[in-house]
Amino acid sequence: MTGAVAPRGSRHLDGPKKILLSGVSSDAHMWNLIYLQLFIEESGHHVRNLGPCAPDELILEHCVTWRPDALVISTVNGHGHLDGVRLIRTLREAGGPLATLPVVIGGKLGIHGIGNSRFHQKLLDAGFDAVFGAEAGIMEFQRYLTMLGRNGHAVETTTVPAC
Ligand code: B12
Repeated sequence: MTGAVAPRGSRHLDGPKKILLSGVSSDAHMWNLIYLQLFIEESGHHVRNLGPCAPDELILEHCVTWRPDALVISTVNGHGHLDGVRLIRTLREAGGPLATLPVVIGGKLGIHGIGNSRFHQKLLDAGFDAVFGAEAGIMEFQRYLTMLGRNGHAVETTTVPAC
């Protein structure tokens, strides 16, 4: 994980969280989403999985109507750094609760293998709270979930060399 900050804006301090999980509009891969859904549910949280190829508008709509505690974006087709920047800008510009909703993105973010970590800062600058590249361990993500809603407890940044 690169450049993570303390999760913000969550309504519940402890207990199960509502996690909205989604692919991005260009990405047809689904087993990444199934894996993450099971992992998050087994971590004790509620998941709404929008599936692959979700348009930005659909994701925004579910953020507004379901009011998740966090949005988790998964992408593996290599275009995630482009889809992700567009999505998070749209979401942050919508304002209101979406301006502070914890939103993370992870997976295979580009098509450059060892060079994908250069996209992490771009995604963070665009508005994501944390970026989990291919080199990030799933336990780092679980740690982020655990810290959700406990503002003031920073998630330590772990800089892992790109693999
Ligand atoms: C199956 C598959 C397909 C199937 C998908 C079927 C389906 N309905 O899911 C089909 C044939 C449709 C397909 C199409 C394409 N694919 Co494909 N596909 C694969 C393949 C073989 C397996 C993916 C899979 O199911 N993995 C199992 C899941 C559980 O693992 P995962 O996806 O890696 O997810 C893990 C991590 O990435 C991580 N993770 C993912 N998201 C997140 C999010 C967070 C927050 C966190 C913490 C972690 C995390 O956690 C998951 C569990 O460990 C991979 C190669 C591979 N071996 O990975 C290529 C692969 C993903 N595909 C690839 C490509 C390029 C394509 C195409 C562009 C090919 C083409 N030219 O048409 C298209 C894109 C279509 C589109 N619009 O998206 C590339 C992506 C390259 C990159 N990013 O560097 C890969 C890596 C193959 C390769 N080596 O080149 N693909």
